[in-house]
Amino acid sequence: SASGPNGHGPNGHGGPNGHHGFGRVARKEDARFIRGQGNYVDDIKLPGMLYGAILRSPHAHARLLSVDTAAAEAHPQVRAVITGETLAGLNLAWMPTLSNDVQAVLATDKVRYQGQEVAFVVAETHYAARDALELIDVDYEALPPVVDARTALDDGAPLIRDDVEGRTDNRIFDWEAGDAEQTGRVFDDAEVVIAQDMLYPRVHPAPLETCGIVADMDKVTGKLTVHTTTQAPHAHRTVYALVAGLPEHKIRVVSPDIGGGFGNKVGIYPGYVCAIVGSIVTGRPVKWMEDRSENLMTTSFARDYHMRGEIAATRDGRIRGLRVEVLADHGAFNGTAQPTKFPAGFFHVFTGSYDIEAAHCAVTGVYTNKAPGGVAYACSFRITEAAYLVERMIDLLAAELGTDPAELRLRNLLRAEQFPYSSPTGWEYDSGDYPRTLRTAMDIAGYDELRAEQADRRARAADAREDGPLMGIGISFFTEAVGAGPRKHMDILGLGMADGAELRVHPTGKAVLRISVQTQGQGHETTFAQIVAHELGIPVDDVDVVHGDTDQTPFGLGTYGSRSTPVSGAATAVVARKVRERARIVAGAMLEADPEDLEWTPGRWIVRGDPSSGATMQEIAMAAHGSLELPDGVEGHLDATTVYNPPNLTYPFGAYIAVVDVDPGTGKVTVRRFIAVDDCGVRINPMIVEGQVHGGLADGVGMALMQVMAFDEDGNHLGASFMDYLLPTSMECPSWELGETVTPSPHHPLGAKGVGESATVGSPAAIVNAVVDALHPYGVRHADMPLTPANVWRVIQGRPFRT
Ligand code: MCN
Ligand code: CUM
Repeated sequence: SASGPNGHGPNGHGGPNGHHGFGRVARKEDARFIRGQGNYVDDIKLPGMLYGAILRSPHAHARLLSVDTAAAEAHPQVRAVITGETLAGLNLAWMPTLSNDVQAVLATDKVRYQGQEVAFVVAETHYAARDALELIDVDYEALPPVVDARTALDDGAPLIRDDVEGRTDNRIFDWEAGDAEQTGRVFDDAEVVIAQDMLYPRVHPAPLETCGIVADMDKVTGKLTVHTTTQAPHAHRTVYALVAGLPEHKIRVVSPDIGGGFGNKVGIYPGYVCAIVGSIVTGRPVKWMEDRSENLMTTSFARDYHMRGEIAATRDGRIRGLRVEVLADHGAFNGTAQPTKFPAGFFHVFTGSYDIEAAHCAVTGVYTNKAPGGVAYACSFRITEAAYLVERMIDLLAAELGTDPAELRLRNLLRAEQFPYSSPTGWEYDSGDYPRTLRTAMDIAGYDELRAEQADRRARAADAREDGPLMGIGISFFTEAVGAGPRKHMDILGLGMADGAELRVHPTGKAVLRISVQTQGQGHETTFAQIVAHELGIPVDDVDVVHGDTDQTPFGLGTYGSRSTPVSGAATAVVARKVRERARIVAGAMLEADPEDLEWTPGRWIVRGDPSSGATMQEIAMAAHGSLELPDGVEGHLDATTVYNPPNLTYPFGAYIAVVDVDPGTGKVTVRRFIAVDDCGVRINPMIVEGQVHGGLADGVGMALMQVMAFDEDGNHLGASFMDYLLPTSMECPSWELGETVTPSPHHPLGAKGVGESATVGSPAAIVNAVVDALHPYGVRHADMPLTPANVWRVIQGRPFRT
């Protein structure tokens, strides 16, 4: 592999950036970011640009009786007021969601969640647009809301989606995977069975930059240009084409710098459609940017899975079966983002990293009076929930059997010789050596010493010799399935999930790579240049990466589900190798040798066995554009294109260990240490990979200890600001201790697997397991996230402390 145990490539650390490939290359994009010269959507100002603002529903559920816009329209600075009725006239009041449902752009009949879009004002200034919202008079008739998903299917529950003919209840889908009968048999004769209800609460990706758009309809050329915060520019273009009936070549989607996406910027929001209509109506560009509360209240939430897990095992700790029932809260419109065939995303990879005989899951999706658009927040399409479930169940089993949770995992983890492994729910894991990764994490942690320290502290606490914090140690081991995906298995809204790549090499040997994925902070301008540099043997600084503009890049489905490296990264390697093969033919002509007799050494084609006779990529590029006679049928230049359809997903994995201290007096949890050993195959840029892991671990601290989108019984959103919805900072995070193992993916041309969501997926379970472990002397088996001081304190009240 190109990456050694510490991730330093063959080219060492490499300074900026004459480096020829993989390794710790400094991020090219930081040159503008650290100077404050990034270019975000809100920085864009077009001549004559107007500003939009949205009037939102104060009710979670209400009938819309009337919307009076006369006073707003009379405001001297207002240029247009758009309502559901306006849109209905254009057949745009409803739009398709990513899950083949429909969603109201502006309400026409009812409002179905607090914050739902009711009217759109376009004015000369942002402030005027906001002021005019207050002049709109809306008459609502309040209806009882469905706030708790567990009551959504009750007899007499208010019907949320009465817009759909024939609908009589709030059920969206029932879906299952695995073998129910076989799993039932395993449970029937199992020696030990444990069940637990748990909630993965509703959370939010909360990127620092909120969502927004500048829409510009040029009436002369008929071309619509939208600058927008999108993780998937080409997919957005196609959806706009289908919704608005515009031809795709008359739509240009530009995604400039993005201040974090985390899944929040996958979907199309009503504000985008309104801004486009606003531009069509006024003939001027229209900007719409959400504020923080709008972002938290109305855009893609994540999780909200009510789960019941059951695990079956032998007395001596061999796991035999796993069964799960899920009630999934999808909000008022089913707008979750995932491949079409999988309404619960990839949740059914829930047997995780273990060798389990039989497994079955059943997921029921329901409508509630909450914002739509789930799955976002570094989730690998619901694998976050799946990993959390199995890792909690294993700890519950360990507690029941009185076995050490590390020992129980080592006994049941898939073994290296089982790969490629076919899981009981139909997945084929590509590669792994799980026990080695867990042992690496245990070595870094000093696991045995930690357990000894814990035993000593518990004994002291029991003898009342100490009333200090309670110490807990939590492990989680996760496997993800990322890199969606093979065309034969998956699509989103009918769009296959292959990605194009185009590579041009200029006469002087400088290269331009065009890709469809969209960086939101992951450093693609650097890592994708590194892939080209690695394949062509040219400096990283000689490669420019063009992305985020549908007029300039080939089609592809965008960045989410950690698919950029597995899919577009593979496309980049393949297109660079095509260029290299074209260069071989040109080199053959230059060296007067049969191309078959040439061999590649980094940066040069040489005559086999004779390094003194060769041509560098730069020399070959010049010759390819020059007057050198080429063999018949060989075109000049070196440019190439490709489309990469991945043969399988990649399966990154990791072992995480959290050490926490819990103050029994206040319930406050402190994460003392966190050890994370990730295996994402070959690392292109180990420094960027570590940055991705750091970010995801912080996400885990946020979800495990601080975050929930709560609602009161009227459906009022209680987390609409950063005063109520808490983001983790360095104050709550320990200094992360990272390790790595490298098990290359056998089917990826570079051996790389995705990593962008790994730590968010894997870390919450480690922290919750650690907190529950700390509370073990109180007999606590489980506690739901977020483990805020108040929640932890409440869990142990009235329970005696026993070791
Ligand atoms: N990488 C690498 N070697 C590997 C794997 C990845 O060097 N073996 C590098 C990649 O080349 C890329 C980065 O690590 O520069 C992440 O790659 P990848 O795992 O392919 O994930 P994506 O680029 O597709 O990013 C998506 C992922 C998702 S889905 C969410 S959500 C998330 C995440 O990335 N959102 C982020 N990380 C984020 N990081 C930032 N800063 N901002 C976000 O919004
Ligand atoms: Cu699921 S959040 Mo990311 O896939 O953009």
